[in-house]
Amino acid sequence: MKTVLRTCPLCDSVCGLKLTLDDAGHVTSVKGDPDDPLSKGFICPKGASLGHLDEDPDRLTAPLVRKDGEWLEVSWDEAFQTVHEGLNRVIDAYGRQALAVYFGNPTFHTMGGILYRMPLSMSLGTPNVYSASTIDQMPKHVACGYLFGDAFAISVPDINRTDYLLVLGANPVESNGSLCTAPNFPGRLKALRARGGKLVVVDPRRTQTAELADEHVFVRPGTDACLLFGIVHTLLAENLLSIDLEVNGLDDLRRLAEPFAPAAVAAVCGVDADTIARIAREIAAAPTAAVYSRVGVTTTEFGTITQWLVDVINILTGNFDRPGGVMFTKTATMDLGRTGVPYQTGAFHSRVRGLPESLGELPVATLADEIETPGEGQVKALIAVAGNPVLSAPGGPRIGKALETLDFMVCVTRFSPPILPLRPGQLSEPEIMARLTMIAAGMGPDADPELLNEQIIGQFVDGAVSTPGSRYEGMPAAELRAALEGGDGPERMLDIMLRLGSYGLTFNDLLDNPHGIDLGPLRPRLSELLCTASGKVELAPPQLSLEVARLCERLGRPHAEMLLIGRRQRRSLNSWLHNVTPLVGGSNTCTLHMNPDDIARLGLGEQVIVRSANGELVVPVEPTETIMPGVVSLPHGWGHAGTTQGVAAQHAGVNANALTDESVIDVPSGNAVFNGVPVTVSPLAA
Ligand SMILES: Nc1nc2c(c(=O)[nH]1)N[C@H]1C(S)=C(S)[C@@H](COP(=O)(O)OP(=O)(O)OC[C@H]3O[C@@H](n4cnc5c(=O)[nH]c(N)nc54)[C@H](O)[C@@H]3O)O[C@H]1N2
Ligand SMILES: Nc1nc2c(c(=O)[nH]1)N[C@H]1C(S)=C(S)[C@@H](COP(=O)(O)OP(=O)(O)OC[C@H]3O[C@@H](n4cnc5c(=O)[nH]c(N)nc54)[C@H](O)[C@@H]3O)O[C@H]1N2
Ligand code: SF4
Ligand SMILES: [Mo]
Repeated sequence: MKTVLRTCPLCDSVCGLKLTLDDAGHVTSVKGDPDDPLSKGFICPKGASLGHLDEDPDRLTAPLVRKDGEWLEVSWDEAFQTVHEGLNRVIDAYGRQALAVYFGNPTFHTMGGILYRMPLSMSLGTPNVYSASTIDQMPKHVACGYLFGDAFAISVPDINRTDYLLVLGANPVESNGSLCTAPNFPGRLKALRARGGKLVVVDPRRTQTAELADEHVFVRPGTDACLLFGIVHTLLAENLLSIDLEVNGLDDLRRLAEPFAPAAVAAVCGVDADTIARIAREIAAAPTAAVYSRVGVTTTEFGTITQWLVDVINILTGNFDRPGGVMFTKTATMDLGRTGVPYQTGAFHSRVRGLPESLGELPVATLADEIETPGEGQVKALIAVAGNPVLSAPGGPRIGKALETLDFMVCVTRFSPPILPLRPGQLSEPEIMARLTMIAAGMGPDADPELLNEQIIGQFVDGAVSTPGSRYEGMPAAELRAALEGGDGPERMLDIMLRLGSYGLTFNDLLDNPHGIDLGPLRPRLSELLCTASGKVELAPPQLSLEVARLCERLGRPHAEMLLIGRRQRRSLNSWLHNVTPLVGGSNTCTLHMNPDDIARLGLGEQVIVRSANGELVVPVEPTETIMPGVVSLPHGWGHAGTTQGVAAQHAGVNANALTDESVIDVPSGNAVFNGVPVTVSPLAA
């Protein structure tokens, strides 16, 4: 028996875990680590199931290669040889633009993903880089990029200290929060109320987060930008401002907000004008307040301006970059995303639809176009790392068909808890990623990953000793290299990234503190991040004025009779964990939530047909008063029919992204639209 302390890799909460293993290496229990300074013993059902995930009998333990339509288990050497030949065949015939790469959500949660994303994309030498960012949070990056000049200047609500929290389009009680690392989110929300604070939730569903709140407001999907503009309008009209930052564009903001008086937006949002004006006054009057919004609004047609308005409200009311409002975290490793030049999109554009790149990536919503459309630069080979776009991306089934036409495709989909030794013949994910990177760079299938690791470490070290003001400025590079801690390459990479971070930590500091290190409370730091050309916060970025005009048009447009939104379920994680038996069943079912009034009005039975512009599905309907009339909700990540994951295939459900439409995007960011999709619902004929 042994007990080890680790971090849960599944979601943004990064809970500290205490795992017990028996002598044979089986995980016998997973509990929250009570001494973790952040999660303090919290754990959710997903973290508790990690042992089952490790022992899943359907888990891949060796590489598979498809030969003449059949999947065959092969050695790693043969696998890398196949990748080498497959990629080079495409490069020789069509050039490097014909290569594409897709990084899924777990690449943000593993060492292999984080350390090798950049090296792999760069060595592929293609503009076709895609990731889960454009089916998730890209609107937030774009909005912050325009406001502050830095697309990574994303603030988090100071939930432990705030007096008033307005949550839109997030359900942290079930999702555990996102872009806001706060393990035990429910406990923190209860504490907010216990100290006399107020929690207001805006959501077309009365979620478990809404159940905890003082007030829940139903909003028509996709209209939060109008609602937030109504709040901004009120703050400006009633002069409820306490701006304490240097800002540009207040007059422009006034002009942009002009058409969005609460009375003008009320009908569109389905929220009455008095409620909108009252929330504005409450935020302004609260000693401290924070507006927080996530996936429910980033993945709508007006995702970017919604995210912009969230921060505009925080800024106008004096709640930006201050305790109790929204604040910036300060990472332990160096800020890899910071460029020091004002952010902009469009350094290059996608070939078929001409969509601008953001942060060096193209929108996943156009991946199928790039694979299907003939011509120079057509994508012919794809490397997919820890992603499942057929289930997770808009218009997923079309991507599925497009993938079948590729000349070559590699998937890296594996999960290896480092507490257990690798099984004979198994490779670590950093090693797999390093070897793929070297193949893409033309170094062949047998190159030693340590060569690449040393090269990457060398670049960090050279930067460290030559950058003015760096902690290691002037130190001989060899001396710094020799001082690096950690066993293998990835650990030494982590060490140098920690050394170059704000706290000057090292790898051994992490080893010495297995419960984690408390880096202290959040402190104001906008001045360190701000990098607009004007040196001020750009309250009314000119890049967004066209979007505001588009939103104005929306005010006059009639809304569809029925709108589809998604929902996350406590015991699943996007398209995976569906094969873990203890997580299956109960409330985890792939049903269409629908208001009983709508069911009666449309004369629906137990099974219904949902149709959108893009596709149709047959699903069981689940009547519930918790959803707003005129809105239906289907969870995503389902649709496992025909997979080799036995348990998941038995409870297959349907792919919600057969209904979402990849031709509709949030224009500034290219982000996918999953919420507010017009649909019709009709009875399934007997
Ligand atoms: N309709 C609708 N669609 C959505 C959303 C929605 O709200 N509604 N949400 C969107 C969001 S926010 C996201 S982030 C995306 C997620 O979309 P993706 O990132 O494309 O998909 P996931 O379902 O997270 O699939 C992750 C895959 O990685 C594998 N994996 C797990 N751990 C590891 C590992 O350590 N290494 C490797 N190599 N593989 C691993 C899993 O087995 C799984 O197959 O889905 C999006 N899709
Ligand atoms: N259990 C579980 N946890 C997860 C995940 C999971 O799949 N399962 N996925 C992880 C990932 S990748 C992410 S990005 C995070 C996301 O975490 P959250 O952002 O909290 O995502 P959701 O739980 O989908 O909550 C989105 C909410 O938005 C609402 N909504 C839909 N459309 C609209 C709209 O137009 N306006 C408003 N105001 N609300 C709307 C939905 O009803 C839903 O309650 O969760 C992470 N954690
Ligand atoms: S909330 Fe659950 S899944 Fe997320 S890090 Fe904590 S234990 Fe893991
Ligand atoms: Mo996500």
